[in-house]
Amino acid sequence: MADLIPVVVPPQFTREGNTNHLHEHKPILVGRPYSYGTAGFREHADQLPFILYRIGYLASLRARTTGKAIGVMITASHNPEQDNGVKIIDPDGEMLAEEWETYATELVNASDEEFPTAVRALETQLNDPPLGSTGSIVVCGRDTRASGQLLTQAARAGATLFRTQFEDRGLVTTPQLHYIVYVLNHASFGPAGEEGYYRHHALTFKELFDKLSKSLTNYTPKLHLDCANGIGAQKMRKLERKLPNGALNIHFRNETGVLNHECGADIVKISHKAPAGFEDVPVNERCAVFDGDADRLVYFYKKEDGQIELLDGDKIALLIAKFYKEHLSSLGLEDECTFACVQTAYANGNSTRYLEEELGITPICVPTGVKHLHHEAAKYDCAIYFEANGHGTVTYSDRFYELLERSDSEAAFRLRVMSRLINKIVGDAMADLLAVELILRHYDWSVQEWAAMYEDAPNKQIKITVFDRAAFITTKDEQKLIQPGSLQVLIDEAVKRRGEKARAFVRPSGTENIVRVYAEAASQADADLLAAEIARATDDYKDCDSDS
Ligand code: NG1
Ligand code: ZN
Repeated sequence: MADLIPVVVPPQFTREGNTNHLHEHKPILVGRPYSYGTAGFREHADQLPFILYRIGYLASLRARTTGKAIGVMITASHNPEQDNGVKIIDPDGEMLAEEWETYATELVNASDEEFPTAVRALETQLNDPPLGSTGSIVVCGRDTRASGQLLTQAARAGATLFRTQFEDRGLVTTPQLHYIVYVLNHASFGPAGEEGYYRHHALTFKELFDKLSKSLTNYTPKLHLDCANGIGAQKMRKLERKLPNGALNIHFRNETGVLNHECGADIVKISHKAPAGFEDVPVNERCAVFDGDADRLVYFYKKEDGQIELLDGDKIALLIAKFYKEHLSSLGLEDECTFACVQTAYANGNSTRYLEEELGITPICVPTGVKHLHHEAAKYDCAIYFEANGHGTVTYSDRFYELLERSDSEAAFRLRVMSRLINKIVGDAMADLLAVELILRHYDWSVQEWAAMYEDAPNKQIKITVFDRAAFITTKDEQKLIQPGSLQVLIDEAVKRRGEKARAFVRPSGTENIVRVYAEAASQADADLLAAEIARATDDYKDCDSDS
């Protein structure tokens, strides 16, 4: 049996306070257990140093167990600047395997007294993975939040507890860290590191761009980009410099202000309003929006009536699906190649209808959270997955690529290059933006023509802060509440009153201590009223406790 591994024991405290990497005892202000949600741990940044210390350790254990590079991304995405978060990236650039999410939750909720025992138990359960095995390394990255630096130190302290190699990649977008980890473990995929990321995307973009017609009537390269005052600003500028001259004319906005403040993909999607800083943008011009860590992308344009026309993740998915579907048909690969489009309950009802009726693609609905979409997509030779909020990508199998390589037609060439351009590892705002721009160029479409693919069913989303989100339990498809059952009865009645086209559901967030109300109806006024009515009903349940 392997020797017991020595554990550096921090000073002893209970869960009322836990010790961080600086050996400081900090009170825990959160009255509920921490949980590794759909995007890892997210809290006020002050709460996070001891969590990062422990997650740094867990990432090193994962690296030792797999003998591979593992990522630690420090970000709270679209949430406010004062929050932060952490998630672990697995060797294939995917979200952490589910059983490891449980280990993460157990380790983080252990008191200081329990922590060394929890560590030993885990090491034993995993057969004491070797220290310093070749290939095992923890690679850490962070977004622009001020707290990121201290949290990186905490992750380093935890990761190096047992001498695992730790590399700080500094400021990167979330998808860039996924790419970096993937390439470290799959050297043949593409050029390594952040510079490699730019090279890969710029060269692939150019390959397709060079083949597309330059005499265009409706498409224009001018684009206004809301960077959410986040990491996407500096990184997209770097990528843009490497693109062919004249391919894109990006007007960068919201580059250095307060992160996600009145801007960014989440706010634009939920409020249906232009971000701050877009007051002088003329009507009808194409605008794109990143979120704080540049893994979400939505588009919009301002209309004459002062409203915006939003082109969200569903519209992006359908644009890409149309492109893929038409190419597969023209290559005669429709039967040979399994193809799907994966959505969640938040997908607009009209996007689902368009997929089915106009594109002839059977939509697949999975629970919210990237890992669910990604896992479903991976079952097909080629699949497009997108959340309505703008997170998504295209995945494809080796077989798909081989099928395309058999043909030297223009269509096969375009699909091959497009598939390499889109970041198959994870939803990536920068890569998605390049893909959308090339597809619009291919069709010679204005943003209005793209928007006209289908009209969104009027919809409304509301967030409600609750005491314990675990008190709200839904069916697997997340469209009905099992608990509190009496709230579901109220929702059903409210939906019925708004007519045939109405649809609504309430679901607990996996990233914040809130529940989300989503409603669709025949008119915007009806959708607003339906959401408000359900929000009021939900509010009466906000103090529910999962134990009661
Ligand atoms: P939660 O908070 O579980 O709804 C949100 C998004 C998810 C996903 C995660 C990860 C919505 C309705 N939910 O999850 O789709 O993107 O954040 O960031 O947009
Ligand atoms: Zn994000």
